[in-house]
Amino acid sequence: MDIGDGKGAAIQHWLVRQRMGSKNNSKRAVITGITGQDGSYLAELLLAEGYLVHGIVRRSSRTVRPRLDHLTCDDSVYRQRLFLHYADLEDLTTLRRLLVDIQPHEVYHLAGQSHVGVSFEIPESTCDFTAMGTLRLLEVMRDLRPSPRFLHTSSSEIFGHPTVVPQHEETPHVPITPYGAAKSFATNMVRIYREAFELFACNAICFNHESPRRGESFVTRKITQSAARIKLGLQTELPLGNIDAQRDWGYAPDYVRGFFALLQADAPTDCVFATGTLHRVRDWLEIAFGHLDLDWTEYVVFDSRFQRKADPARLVGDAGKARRLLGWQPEKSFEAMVVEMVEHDMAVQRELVRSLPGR
Ligand code: G4F
Repeated sequence: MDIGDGKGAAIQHWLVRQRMGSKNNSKRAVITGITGQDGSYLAELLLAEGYLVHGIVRRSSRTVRPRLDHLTCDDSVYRQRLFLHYADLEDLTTLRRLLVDIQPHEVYHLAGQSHVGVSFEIPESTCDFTAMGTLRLLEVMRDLRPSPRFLHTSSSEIFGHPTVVPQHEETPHVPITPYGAAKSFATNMVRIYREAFELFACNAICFNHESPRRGESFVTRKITQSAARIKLGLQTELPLGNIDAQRDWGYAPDYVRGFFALLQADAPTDCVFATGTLHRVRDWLEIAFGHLDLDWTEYVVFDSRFQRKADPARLVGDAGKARRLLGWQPEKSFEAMVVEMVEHDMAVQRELVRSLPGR
């Protein structure tokens, strides 16, 4: 069902199908996780490429979708070229019905419980959503005629404690977190379905990727947001876990370009998307606080709540295959990305201050 405005579901459905039919020269894409960082950038990219975009949205009491507001508030886009539908990854019958109705050319499966630390608290739902949710979708793909091209966003967390540095598509999986294990299962299932059922199914094996649309509980956005709030006197300290943790951090819109390119390739395969460079959490602190003329050492405090039970080390990707096969390479530098996020957070927090009562 198209997410409605009070009109009957059947009428909405008919209207959507009419519009889909009237533009049947356009390619149709489905995105699970369209409300997230990557999903919102991917929706923009696909709309710009002329696609009709169908987003799958979890049913919840929250109807605010800030990363999509600019699209859903645009009458020339929303319900014309962008459609949102309620479905949960646990709900196979609804997923199947939607996919049969839409008959997409491409399915981008981005949804999942994406917090690695939280996966220790909710391992069962992490596995159900991230691992089994992917398998359920693959089962629908298997039955669709014609079968759409399918992309699953896998994660560097599958490598856990890697035996090889940097990691590439053939590096053995050694996950050390429930999230990593769930992603490893899903990644293997995509490969197995590709080989056994000849699906055009691909894994985009993504190392960390950030942007101003990153969720606020990830360490990068937590740092840029806190730096802005400290600068404006809204916050006095920043509690963090291990600031010597290292990651290969890239820029989300660069990676989303890679997802699209991967599904346009001649044959299905898996590709690593990464920058190939390691940074520490403390590099984020240096650049973000430094950009605002602040000394981070005056504000950062250690908080054991943010220390992981297990944290992968030396996760750094070799994106050579994506470069050779797709001509893909990251464009934004690490420093430019951090500064963009800090400036975005300064603008957001200034606006918040302006809206406070008495201002
Ligand atoms: O920002 P993070 O929470 O990202 P993490 O765990 O690497 O996971 C992200 O990237 C993966 C690879 O692409 C994705 F699969 C996953 O879905 C997600 O997008 O933590 C980064 C590092 C960790 O080593 C963590 O221990 O930062 C360290 N850290 C230190 N203090 C902290 C904090 N992480 C968080 N979230 N909060 C802290 O206060």
